[in-house]
Amino acid sequence: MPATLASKLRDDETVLTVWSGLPVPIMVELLARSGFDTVTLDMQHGQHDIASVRDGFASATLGGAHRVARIPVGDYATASRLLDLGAEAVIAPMINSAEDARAFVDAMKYPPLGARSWGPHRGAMLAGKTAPEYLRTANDETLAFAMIETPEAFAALDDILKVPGIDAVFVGPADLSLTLSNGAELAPEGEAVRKAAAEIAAKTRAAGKIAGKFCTSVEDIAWAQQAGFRLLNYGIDMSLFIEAVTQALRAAQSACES
Ligand code: 3PY
Ligand code: MG
Repeated sequence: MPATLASKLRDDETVLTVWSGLPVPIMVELLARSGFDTVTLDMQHGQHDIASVRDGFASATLGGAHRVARIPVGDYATASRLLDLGAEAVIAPMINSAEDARAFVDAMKYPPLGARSWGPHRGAMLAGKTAPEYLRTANDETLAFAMIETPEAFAALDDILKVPGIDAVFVGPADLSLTLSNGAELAPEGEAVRKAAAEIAAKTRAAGKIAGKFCTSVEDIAWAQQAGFRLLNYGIDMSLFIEAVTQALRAAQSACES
């Protein structure tokens, strides 16, 4: 049996993920075929809906990548649906309190940890498991990532980490900079975010849980890995695509001029 995303992260491996906002299965497959360990399909700010995540998870699997998705703020019912469709991890934005964390866990975990309802037909199929095998392993192998991206979340971090069923946290540095500065700046690699993020990684690891972070440059990836983060995002499909097309156009233009 190949290693699961959960076992890789619990073994302290660094896992690189790329962000998918375009609801186009072939794009998800291309991202997966690039060699990134994981593709994260974004329903918060990306254009994905349930149908495109359903198809995108099949495409990620075909391309050899793990399946991760982010839900819209507070949409915990969708977290259950994403698991049923095959998510190996779900990222929930704006978890600002232990109460938010408990509502997220309720959707993510079967009893006794939560109140997830039964019906993982596609998820079990993609995981290559029978229904009893899926039930036995799901609570351990499908990861609940709580996003820490506000001063409220930062203040409540100890309580959030204590909620059974929260497996991991994921730092959103754009929102964290926006909220720490009360709307004054977007500085995802600024000093205030770095200071808070370093503390988040340290506390999360001390609690025996997994820390992840959205990274905005290769320097940021190196910094985050040193700080103890293990699920690291780099790149968003639309930006990667426009950069590649712009580079190709420049090369073609300079060939015409020479
Ligand atoms: C943030 O940086 O706020 C994020 O949510 C990353 O997607
Ligand atoms: Mg955010």
